[in-house]
Amino acid sequence: MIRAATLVLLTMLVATVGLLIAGAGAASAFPGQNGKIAFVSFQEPELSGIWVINPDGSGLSQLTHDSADDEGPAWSPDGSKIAFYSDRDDANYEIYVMDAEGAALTRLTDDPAFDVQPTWSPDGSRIAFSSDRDGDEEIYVMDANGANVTRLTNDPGLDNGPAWSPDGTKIAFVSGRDGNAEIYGMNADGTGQTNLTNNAASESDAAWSPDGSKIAFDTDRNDPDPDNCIPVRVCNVEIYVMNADGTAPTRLTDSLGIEAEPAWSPDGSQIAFSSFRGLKTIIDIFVMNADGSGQTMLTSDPGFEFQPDWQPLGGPPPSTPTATATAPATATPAVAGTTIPTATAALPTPQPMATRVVVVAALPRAGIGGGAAPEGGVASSWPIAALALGAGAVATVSSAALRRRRGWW
Ligand SMILES: [Ca+2]
Ligand SMILES: [Ca+2]
Ligand SMILES: [Ca+2]
Ligand SMILES: [Ca+2]
Repeated sequence: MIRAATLVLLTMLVATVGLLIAGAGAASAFPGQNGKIAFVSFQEPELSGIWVINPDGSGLSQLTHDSADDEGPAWSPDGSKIAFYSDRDDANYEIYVMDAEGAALTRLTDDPAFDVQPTWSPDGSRIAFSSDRDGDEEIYVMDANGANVTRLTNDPGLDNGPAWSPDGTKIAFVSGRDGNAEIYGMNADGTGQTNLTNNAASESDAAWSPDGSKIAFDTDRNDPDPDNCIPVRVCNVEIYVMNADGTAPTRLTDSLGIEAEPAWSPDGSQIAFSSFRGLKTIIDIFVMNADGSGQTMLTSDPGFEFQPDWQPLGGPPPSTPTATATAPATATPAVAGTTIPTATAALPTPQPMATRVVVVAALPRAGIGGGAAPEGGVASSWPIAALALGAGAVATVSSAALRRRRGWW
């Protein structure tokens, strides 16, 4: 028998993985020196929220302490603020901004729809985000104080996960308009929408390199049977990088498990990401060199850590970044692939969770577009299964509201 609290926990953990692999978005890297990595930790309520950590594993600090669901941290281009979304004031998520220490919280949206996934313009004057306020998910832009909301996309397919280019002229996003999730690009005024990927698999989580020349993303295209990995195993998700025009996609990770949510370092030498791999049963933040080498686990604790975003500091780096960057100097060396390194930092150990959970499947991906997916709808079932070790229970989540909330496909 599963206690109600366990079911809630399962639902939230499953939702976390759903988010991890589809549509966190908002990873825009702005050039500068490498500051802290912000991320979301999901664990005991008092420890859940937005945290920061230095890339060498020091300086771990919890920024938000609300019992609500705070997600999608996005550093402002000058590194002084973090935009994020939260259900702390209502159940439909709003976008907020706070300073780098977690103070000076300001709410930017107030709409009965889901308002999520903020991404800053490089001059800091505007924030793009995704919302279903007009019936299905679209990309919007507003002033950085929440005024002058303007819709940029208008397509019956799902459109979410915006990422503003470092030069300000483009916004990458995820769209299901052609039948499955692809990375799209458009001009910052919404014109010129075009797909940058064209693959039957799901592509998500576009992230610009700080020089604007490349876009990293995640995809399940290497899974041998991505339509049927649910609910029997973990779908294989990998991080790729391509030129900003969609050419030359190159695979950066290669492990049985999920590597997702890439976020570039401001000096362009590294990429932070979240991973659920090998024998690990939880999600942690990792860092790798921009060519995929030197994968190092940065967080290690009983919770789930995901949605990294790297703080830019002090403008462009003093010298031209090179391709020979190394992993964080004080981090424990790691072997790329499935070997799990010793943690370089540990969050405070919370009380043991009621149930140790392994999520064995994720990635709803079928039925997008083509008129099959009811927009803003309630009919589609996107089963996500979770196996709760100990309780021996399998929970299935098919809530359309949850799917929409998380940007699932
Ligand atoms: Ca809202
Ligand atoms: Ca749409
Ligand atoms: Ca695709
Ligand atoms: Ca993988």
